[in-house]
Amino acid sequence: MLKIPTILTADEVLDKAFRKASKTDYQGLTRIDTVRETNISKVRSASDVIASTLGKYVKAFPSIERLSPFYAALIDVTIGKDKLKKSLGAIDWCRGAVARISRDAIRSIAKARSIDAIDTSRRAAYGRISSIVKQIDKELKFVAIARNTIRKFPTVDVSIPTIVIAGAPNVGKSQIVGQISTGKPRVAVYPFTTQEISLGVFERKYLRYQVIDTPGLLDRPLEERNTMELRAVLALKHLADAIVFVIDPSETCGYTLEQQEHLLESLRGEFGSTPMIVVENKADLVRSKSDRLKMSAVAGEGLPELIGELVGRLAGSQKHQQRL
Ligand SMILES: Nc1nc2c(ncn2[C@@H]2O[C@H](COP(=O)(O)OP(=O)(O)OP(=O)(O)O)[C@@H](O)[C@H]2O)c(=O)[nH]1
Ligand SMILES: [Mg+2]
Repeated sequence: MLKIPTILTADEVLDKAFRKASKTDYQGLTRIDTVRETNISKVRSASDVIASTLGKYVKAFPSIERLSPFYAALIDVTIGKDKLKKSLGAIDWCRGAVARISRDAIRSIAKARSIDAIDTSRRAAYGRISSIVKQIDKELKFVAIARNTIRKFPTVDVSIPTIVIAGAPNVGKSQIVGQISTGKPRVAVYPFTTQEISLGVFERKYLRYQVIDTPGLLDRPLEERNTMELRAVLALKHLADAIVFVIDPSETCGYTLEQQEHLLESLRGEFGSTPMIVVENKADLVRSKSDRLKMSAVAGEGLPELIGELVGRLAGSQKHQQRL
């Protein structure tokens, strides 16, 4: 979703900077001039490499405030937005501090009256730069982990109406996503479940809709979840414009109807304001007397009705209106 460069450790940043600096070579008119200019170049080049490397990291990270609420919530759950902010702040501070050390060192090298004094200034600057960069090693390592987590986020288009498919395990959610979508659903991962999710897209009347599976996320009552899981689930609130809750009245999924109804109630409580359509799948096996929409994902039965219902509900939904 976001392009963030590989984050180096403190030692790697320093290595890169000093390696580049060691390649500078300058020819002056006198020996002291040559030494002076070469050392100024070295300090400048090392500091430039560090400033641009660290600056790139700070800029590459999305400012949480600018992210869509879904991604902001994901970052907070998986990484911690305060810790991320603090780490990036420390990296930015280091960038500024290195630039100041280098400016001071260049000034004293420019004024130095002997080759020894030049060498001493340059070495002192290198020492201070090293110790300052090493101070942010922990932050760099944390940000590297954050980057790898963010890279694994599912890429969902937060600007198109989104339908989240929920329900107990094995009720046919993935099957429904596959049936609803034109084309093969894309496979992605959530950072907080080991299962792959599928993401499908369909079109109606020149509008695109996105359908998202939720394996391992919305399959257990909320009261059974720990805080982290709960927040992960709640991130979906920002994403879902409508929820399709799938019930398997045949109970071949391994969950009783009672368990499934309980799960439904638990989600209703939490996602109260999000339109929810309850469907009974596997109608080819069992057809209850309820007035819920009946369908069979394997037989393709009830799909046009479901899509019609969704499109109707979403057209009336406020979120959707705002987006048009
Ligand atoms: N008879 C019948 N079987 C179905 C129907 N829909 C899905 N199944 C079967 O139910 C099983 C589970 O389907 P999935 O689509 O994987 O269910 P799921 O809800 O995505 O399951 P998890 O990802 O494990 O939560 C599969 O063996 C499907 O073939 C249906 O309409 N009728
Ligand atoms: Mg599934």
